[in-house]
Amino acid sequence: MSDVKTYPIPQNFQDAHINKETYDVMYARSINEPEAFYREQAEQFLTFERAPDAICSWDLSKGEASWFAGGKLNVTVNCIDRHLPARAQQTAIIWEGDDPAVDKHITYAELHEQVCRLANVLRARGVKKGDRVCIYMPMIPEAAYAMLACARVGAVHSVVFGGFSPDALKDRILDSDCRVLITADEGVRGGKSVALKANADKALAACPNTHTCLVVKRTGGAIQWDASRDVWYHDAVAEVPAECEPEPMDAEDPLFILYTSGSTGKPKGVLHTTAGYLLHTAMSFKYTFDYREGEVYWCTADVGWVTGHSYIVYGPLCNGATTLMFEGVPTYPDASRCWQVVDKHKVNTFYTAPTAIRALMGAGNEYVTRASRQSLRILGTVGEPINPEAWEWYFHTVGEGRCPIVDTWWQTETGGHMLTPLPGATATKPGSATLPFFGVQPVLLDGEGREIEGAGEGSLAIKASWPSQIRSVYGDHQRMLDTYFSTFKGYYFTGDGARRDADGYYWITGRVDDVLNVSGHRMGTAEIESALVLHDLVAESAVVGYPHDIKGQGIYCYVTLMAGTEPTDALKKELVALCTKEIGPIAKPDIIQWAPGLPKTRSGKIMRRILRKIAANELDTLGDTSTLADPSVVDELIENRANR
Ligand code: 6R9
Repeated sequence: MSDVKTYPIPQNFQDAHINKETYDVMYARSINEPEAFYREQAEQFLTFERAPDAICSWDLSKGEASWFAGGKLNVTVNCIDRHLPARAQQTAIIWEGDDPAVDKHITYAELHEQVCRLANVLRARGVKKGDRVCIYMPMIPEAAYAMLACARVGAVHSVVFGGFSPDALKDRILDSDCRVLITADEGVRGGKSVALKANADKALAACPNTHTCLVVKRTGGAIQWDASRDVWYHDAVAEVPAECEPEPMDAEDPLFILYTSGSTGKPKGVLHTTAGYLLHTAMSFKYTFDYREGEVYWCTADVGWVTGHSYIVYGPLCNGATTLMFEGVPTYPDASRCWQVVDKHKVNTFYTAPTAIRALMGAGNEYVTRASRQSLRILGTVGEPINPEAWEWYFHTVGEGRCPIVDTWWQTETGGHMLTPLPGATATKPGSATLPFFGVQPVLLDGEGREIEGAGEGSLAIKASWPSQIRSVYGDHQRMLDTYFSTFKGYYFTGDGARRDADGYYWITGRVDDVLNVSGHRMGTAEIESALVLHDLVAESAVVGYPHDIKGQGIYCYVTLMAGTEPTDALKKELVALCTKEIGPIAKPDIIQWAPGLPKTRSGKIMRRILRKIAANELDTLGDTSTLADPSVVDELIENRANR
């Protein structure tokens, strides 16, 4: 490995909410005296209608956790009502449309009215505490209203990403028996429309229990209408009162279900509950992003993913922040869009995924430097390991070296940040998610399940409960126990591998099933990918193992070149030499295949399963490719395989 750089805490972050000393003291207290620590944090961040009887108790060997038992609260009171005295006229949500000429500011007072009206519509349609409501929406403010309206009446929302197919939507509606679906006529992304209502119609044809489909008019495009089931959102909300009594919820009552895919089987409905989830997302929002009164915060995720739940809606609103919601894509009308939006709305914090960073890096620096970006103070990343090359570009080119990068490692199942730098407390190292957030006790386990001390590498597990821990897999509690609490008894198993360096910093090496074993050497695919993208002409790469007679596994690299680059054999040789130089001869690629595109899920994660199959030439067992953002890249890769 080449030398790891460390970037010190910037001078202008000396007065951050958390500095190095407060981090050390608070972290130790969160672990050693969780009751006292979390009692104080809850007092600071949450408003209970009835105080909890207990702070926390858990037994991870049984997958059990309870936070703030006996407490009563409503999430929307915490995210909206209690802010009204001071911030009724402050913007809660800035909505930036797909069309750069279209945007909207929604104040906390307006948010309150919209959420109350929709909550009244749900109640009028028979939705009660505990009922499930499915949300299949584009990135419009109504998506946030819908989530919050469910929380207002105590219904459990299940947001299904608007890019999912009718079949995927149907499976998720049926799995949690959602009786109401909230959708829109069409979505708009990158200048193209998405047929949400038509998809919903197909899905609902197989969902007899879903009696109501509320439809937001986004485009006014032609749609089919079933008068016995379909209701225009704008008509329904106009007919009901603008005030709605919040449902008092137990701290451990479910807040939402969010489906996520594991390595096998059908998607799991990860279940989160009320008080613990809200506390952890609120705390991490404030501390990770060092959020200041009056700042504008932008997370580019879709509300269909956990990042959108925790860090577009719940975390920011619980803090009374201004959260920006973007309907479009980072490359429309061109690759300068994000930085134009930053300038337009004076965005202070920008939070996105490595895949977007690499795509924007590949497009060239002119798109960035065209915008001033002076308002930016903090940059964040989430979703996959960020290769140091992309990190450096983000830091130097986008942030001009003055914005700390928070590389936040967490999962749908963890609800909120688990490993992350805090801008005023943590020196950063490109590619490392650094240190644990308050209350999080990460450990590295070896093959026998023993904790590894000091520097080392192993399976990443968590040793104690944290407030936003997964509570169940909806309808299949045993599956939660089997997936997360059985591999290593007494621990939550993350499914990720990680390395810990001599400073105690964590480096996620990727999902444990992505670990290569080449001639007995263990290697993270991310390490090799990072080396490849160091080359100026490489935009992105994905590395998988494939069966190799002598080495056990060989290294197969898919490489996407910068636009306009000629793919030559000489360039392949350079890339092989680069890996050897950066990591060592053990990391020498066996095969490099040019890949005009990589198979990615709609949330931007590379689907290595498919790449492994292509590499192994197991083309007839590719499996399901329907959940890919662009299934056609697979055919292209198979074609290119022949002349690699
Ligand atoms: C929040 C989210 C979870 C998986 C996780 C890991 C990968 C997420 C990461 C990261 C390295 C980071 N992951 N953040 N890997 N560094 N900062 O993405 O949730 O969609 O459930 O994915 O994503 O592999 O296990 P989710």
